[in-house]
Amino acid sequence: MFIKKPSDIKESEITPKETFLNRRLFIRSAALAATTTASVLLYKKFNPLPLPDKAREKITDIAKTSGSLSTDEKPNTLKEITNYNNYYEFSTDKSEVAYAAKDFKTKPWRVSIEGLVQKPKVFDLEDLIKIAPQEERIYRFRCVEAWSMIIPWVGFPLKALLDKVEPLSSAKYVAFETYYDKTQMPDAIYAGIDFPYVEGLRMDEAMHPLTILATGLYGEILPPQNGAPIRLVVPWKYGFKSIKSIVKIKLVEEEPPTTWNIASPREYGFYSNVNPNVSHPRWSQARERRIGEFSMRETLIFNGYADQVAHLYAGLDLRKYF
Ligand SMILES: Nc1nc2c(c(=O)[nH]1)N[C@H]1C(S)=C(S)[C@@H](COP(=O)(O)O)O[C@H]1N2
Ligand SMILES: [Mo]
Repeated sequence: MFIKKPSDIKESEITPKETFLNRRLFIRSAALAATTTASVLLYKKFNPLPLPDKAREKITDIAKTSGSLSTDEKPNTLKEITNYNNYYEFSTDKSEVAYAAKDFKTKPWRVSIEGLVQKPKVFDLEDLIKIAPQEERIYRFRCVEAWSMIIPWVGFPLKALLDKVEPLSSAKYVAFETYYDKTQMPDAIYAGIDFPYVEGLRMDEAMHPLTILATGLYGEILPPQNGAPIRLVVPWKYGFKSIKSIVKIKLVEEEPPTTWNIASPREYGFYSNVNPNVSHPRWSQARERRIGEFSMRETLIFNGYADQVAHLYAGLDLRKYF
């Protein structure tokens, strides 16, 4: 039998995970202690949770949404939604994204809509959000890593924006790009994927009434960790399609490259529709853990939105086009 020498044993193997994580935090914080504002930073590092309460603005004039587009399941708490995040530009540790992104500068913000459109335009965010009434949409949200949440987004249909710039008939796909700035996102270089993060939808998916550009949650403007100031939400697809902090939207003729497909094509396809019958090579997609719950739930085809979206994929082999 092979016995590991002490030097072969990683710290993560001999300490319970919580202790390991806390120690790692402590070591990092100890390094911070060398700086002048150390005590303040240390305090914040160990107490990251109160962030969402202050600083955020209420969104006024939220329009009513037709009932069928929102789920009546109980939303996750603001604390859960804003402290368990995937945003690799800031951190690959879900519980650290909120802290790492807290100073992200989102004003001023511009989004360029370009490519195969009659009226390309660079919008200031303030003008962009006036294109359509802001609505609350309570959506199921399912990550490929088998966790899920119920999120009360505020946003408006992507279709409203696309209609405004008048797509040409040659436009078949929509390509999205996230803001990228190494100085604001210094840990991005450790993420192991290329930036800027890019995503894409087929034109009919982009025009679907469930597809929204979200600008807020729980009636307040989006916090940085959730993709401020504007991010995509496509509730019947795995979470990684919902690209954050968008600066460019380009209408194109060919299927655009997407970040996770580039990183690992065997694992992540272009479509990425939630499908309990098609396993990811590393995780079954049959079940999921709702954040805040102990037992697992069955995952629903198209994340429960089959009535609204299944027709988009009639005749498409969902095993091949995963
Ligand atoms: N730019 C960018 N967008 C991104 C990601 C990312 O790392 N970078 N992560 C994706 C993944 S995998 C998920 S599950 C969701 C998480 O969104 P949330 O933190 O608001 O729950 O954002 C998606 N959008
Ligand atoms: Mo994800």
